[in-house]
Amino acid sequence: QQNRAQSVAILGAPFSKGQKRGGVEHGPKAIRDAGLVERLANHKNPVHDLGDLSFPYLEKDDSFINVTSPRTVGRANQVVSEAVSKAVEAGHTTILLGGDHSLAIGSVKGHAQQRPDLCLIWVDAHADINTPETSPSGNLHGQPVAFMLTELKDKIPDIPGFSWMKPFLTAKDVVYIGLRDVDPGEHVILKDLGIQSFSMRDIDKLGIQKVMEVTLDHLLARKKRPIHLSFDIDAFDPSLAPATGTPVNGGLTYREGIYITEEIHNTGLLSVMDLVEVNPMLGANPEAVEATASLAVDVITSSLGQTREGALAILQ
Ligand code: 5AB
Ligand code: MN
Ligand code: MN
Ligand code: MN
Repeated sequence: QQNRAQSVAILGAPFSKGQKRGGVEHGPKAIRDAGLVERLANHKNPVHDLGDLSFPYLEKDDSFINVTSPRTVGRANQVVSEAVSKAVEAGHTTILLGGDHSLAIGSVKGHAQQRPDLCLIWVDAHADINTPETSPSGNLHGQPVAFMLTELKDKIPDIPGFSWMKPFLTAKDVVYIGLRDVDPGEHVILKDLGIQSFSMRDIDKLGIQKVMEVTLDHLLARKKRPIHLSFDIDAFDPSLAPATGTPVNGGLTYREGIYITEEIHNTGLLSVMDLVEVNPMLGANPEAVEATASLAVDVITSSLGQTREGALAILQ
């Protein structure tokens, strides 16, 4: 059982090779510049900014089948995995700042090394469960969940850079929230594996309160266990989070997004969180970039107990 009153570790992952657009490697700096550490100054427990990870540069990294930059992404995720595992082992609630969403492979894997019973909440416009075969883009940021699931083991070939990675999670341990751009192959996988998922349509229909109730019930009713929250900023509507690589209309409102993180905080079980896909090079203007980064800060502080009632739940 996780201790509510844990210290917090922040890890920057300036990495972009899980997709083809430049700029998302500057996400950690943009989120820090938006005041992340300052905004956590009231936190009851120590907040350690562990700085940015550094990733090996590989001169030659040919595509494998259609998968782009496999060795670079694989090695970077090995670094992430070790860093997250160490931070969790040291007793920190760990926040990984991306970077693109391929980083979740290492983040969730490193988390699982310490907490094999974890469950995963994936908040995203996209399901990120393409296999190399179904991927329309070859980008690994659209595939991380497929690498994690034991049920998809036979669908993931031996990709250079990933020999350290073995699947470690089952489909019933995952819930999606915010989906609205799912590829045909992903749709089949979600159906076949019976993964619990809430699209934007489901949120329209049920309301975010019910969605969170069913999500937490699905994952935690039988047994309390650590939560890994993987939050892609593109889950929000592009009017709120414009500075991101693959925006999709019709996303979460501010209040829906913050309600999700408040409910997760209230479980007392948040153990690791990824905040990914903030790309400060893609805003139309500096205001758009600042709005996106500042939203990312709100999502993180809310996950850590900042409330809309004014008090920090962590101070209780
Ligand atoms: B993100 C797409 N499904 O596989 C693909 O931003 C987009 O981490 C993936 O959710 C988007 O390339 C990845 C078309
Ligand atoms: Mn996405
Ligand atoms: Mn994503
Ligand atoms: Mn995206």
